[in-house]
Amino acid sequence: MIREKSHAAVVRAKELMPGGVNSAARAFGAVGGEPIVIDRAEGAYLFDLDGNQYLDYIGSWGPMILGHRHPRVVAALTAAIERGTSYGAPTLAENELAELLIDAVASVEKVRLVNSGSEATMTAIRLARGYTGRDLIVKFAGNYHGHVDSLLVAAGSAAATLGAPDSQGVTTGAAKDTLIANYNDVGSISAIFAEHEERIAAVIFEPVVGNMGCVIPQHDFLAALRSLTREHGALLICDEVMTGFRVAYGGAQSLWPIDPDLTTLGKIAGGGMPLAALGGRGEIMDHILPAGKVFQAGTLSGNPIATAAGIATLRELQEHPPYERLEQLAARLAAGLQEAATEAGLPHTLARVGSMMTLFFHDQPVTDWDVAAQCDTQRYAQYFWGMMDRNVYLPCSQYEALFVSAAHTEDDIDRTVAAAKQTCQQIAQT
Ligand code: KE4
Repeated sequence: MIREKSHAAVVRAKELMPGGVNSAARAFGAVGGEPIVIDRAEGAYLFDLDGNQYLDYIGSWGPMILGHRHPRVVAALTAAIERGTSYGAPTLAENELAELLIDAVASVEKVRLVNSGSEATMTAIRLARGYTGRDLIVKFAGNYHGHVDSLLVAAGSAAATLGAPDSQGVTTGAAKDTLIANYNDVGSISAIFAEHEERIAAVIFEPVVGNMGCVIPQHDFLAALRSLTREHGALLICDEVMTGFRVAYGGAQSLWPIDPDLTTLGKIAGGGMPLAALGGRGEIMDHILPAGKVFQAGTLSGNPIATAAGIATLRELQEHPPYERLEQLAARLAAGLQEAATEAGLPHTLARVGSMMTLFFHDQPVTDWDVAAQCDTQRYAQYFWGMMDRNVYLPCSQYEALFVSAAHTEDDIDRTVAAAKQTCQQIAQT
């Protein structure tokens, strides 16, 4: 496949930006080779600078649940731009998006709009510490909550992909109050509370992990998180930046009894524009400045263009819920990907919740980071490029989830499965 223009662009990009990218997750570090430089997108497809067309299963790492350039979102953005791009002052659109978020997530009574998931989780941590007057935060190995110093400890996603789960530059001081537990391991979280009791401000977790690949929570684990935090007066922060509006309109917490104190949202909530949110119980959220004394601010927070995309996306999801269709398409894809690997004799497991899933090159179900770390990431790299060369764009890491959009068709799924069968046979012969 000709990718000369992409290559030239990447060479120049590396002279201009560290690694030639503006997010480490896009660097293809774990799969080798170079990123593909995208020219445009439409529906379920990406088109690179050389005119190659790819079936897109990244969807901008989650936001594009409706597919690219959905007419309703494009129209809303066009109309918003006619009125200006940023005022740095309140707008009615912020009220409208706030109402949509509050109506969607049962545990959320108030929200603060921000520009990225990292900002949302950073604010959540600060709020939890301000509200409780405590310092310690608990997170889980392999969970990724954005590039927040205190959360870049044993992190997933690009941090795990590129072997930097504990980033340089994160000082001992920044990380000393972060405790690491094992996902799906009630004993590990119980032991932390037994040792630290009332010094813990909050536990933050992914209700379906996307950032060590897709890992499904066991229900006793979810129940333990809520009972332990409640028993010890710590807040429970449910990071739904990826799962919000993805696994269900109301997020993972609408599928299972989680009842968090705070929730972070992003990705789909912004319809592909830079927008995220922190939400939760009103009496907690009212500790955020200017209502309370926990500082938070942002030049472009609640920006009219970003809110227009978010409102259009959520209204479309409300009025034409794609979740049944996504379930059918994703189930068809999952069955086909598993069949392809099985027929080729490649040890694998697959985890899926709704339209997010991961095919792991490991013969055991992946339940936590210790198991995820045993995956055959070299085989995943072969799989990634085999699919890429067959015009299927998958996540560039074993430790990410793929996403099906409402723009994908049964034919797209079947073509993806056919590409997977060829790719797996090709891998099995190496
Ligand atoms: P952002 O700051 O990237 O908007 O959101 C951080 C974040 C927070 N919480 C969860 C559960 C997340 O998945 C993320 C970001 N996800 C990664 C992909 N796994 C974003 C991709 C990237 O970093 O480029």
